[in-house]
Amino acid sequence: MFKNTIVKQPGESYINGLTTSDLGSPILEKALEQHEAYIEALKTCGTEVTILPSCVDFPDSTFVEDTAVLTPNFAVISNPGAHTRNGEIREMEPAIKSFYENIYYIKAPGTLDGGDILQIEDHFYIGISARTNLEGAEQLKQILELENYKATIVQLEKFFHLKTGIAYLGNQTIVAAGEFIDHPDFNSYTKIIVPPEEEYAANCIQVNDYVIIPAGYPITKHKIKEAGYQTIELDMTEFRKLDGGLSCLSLRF
Ligand code: CIR
Repeated sequence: MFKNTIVKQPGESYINGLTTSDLGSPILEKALEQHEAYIEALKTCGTEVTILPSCVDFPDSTFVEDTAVLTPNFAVISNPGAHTRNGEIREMEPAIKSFYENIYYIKAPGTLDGGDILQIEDHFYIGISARTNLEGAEQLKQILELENYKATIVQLEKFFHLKTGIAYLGNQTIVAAGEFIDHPDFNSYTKIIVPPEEEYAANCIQVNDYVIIPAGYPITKHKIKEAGYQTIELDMTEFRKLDGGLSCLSLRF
């Protein structure tokens, strides 16, 4: 059960954020509307939403997920792999300190983005990506094992972040796309398979009684509903333009 969520509003500089996509520049006004709807959805799911003000110095800082890994008893402040994003952790730290006493830190030369971390019950999967390096992954693995969680390091092939291509919905059920469909580390789970043309929909989030999914991916939506989940659909076009998905926009704990 998630009681709390933390989000951060997109700022004026959001349109200058990092991207690998060729979907064009985001429209700030639309991004703000979509962010508002995202907050409403998190409230519908029953979470108390902490809304942090935007910060013009960090165009990508609305993607708060990358700054931390949160569990019921402790927090890990990450060390984001993109240098234009690294300072976001200093902005996030006070908010995390208001909820947690037990805080660990990923330290250089280790880098780690929260988007590379997937929790499935008491088992964490840590993706090695362009943003998370082996040193960062090993530091997190050590912390998690010290706290009695299991941890597996997964080398990414194509996806940007681990959770760009995989989500956990509870009940041992995952949503998987691309390289994760037949990945040996995830073979023991029940799978909802996302077809290639709907790959973006693999980044969905289960929040209490709902699964929040991006709007416009009917096949995946149908499969998730058929598996027995209640869905909330959100327009994500302006976040997709900067490689962002539903999980990236919040910390859930
Ligand atoms: C970035 O390149 O860092 C942002 N434009 C997108 C971050 C997406 N975050 C995530 O998948 N957790």
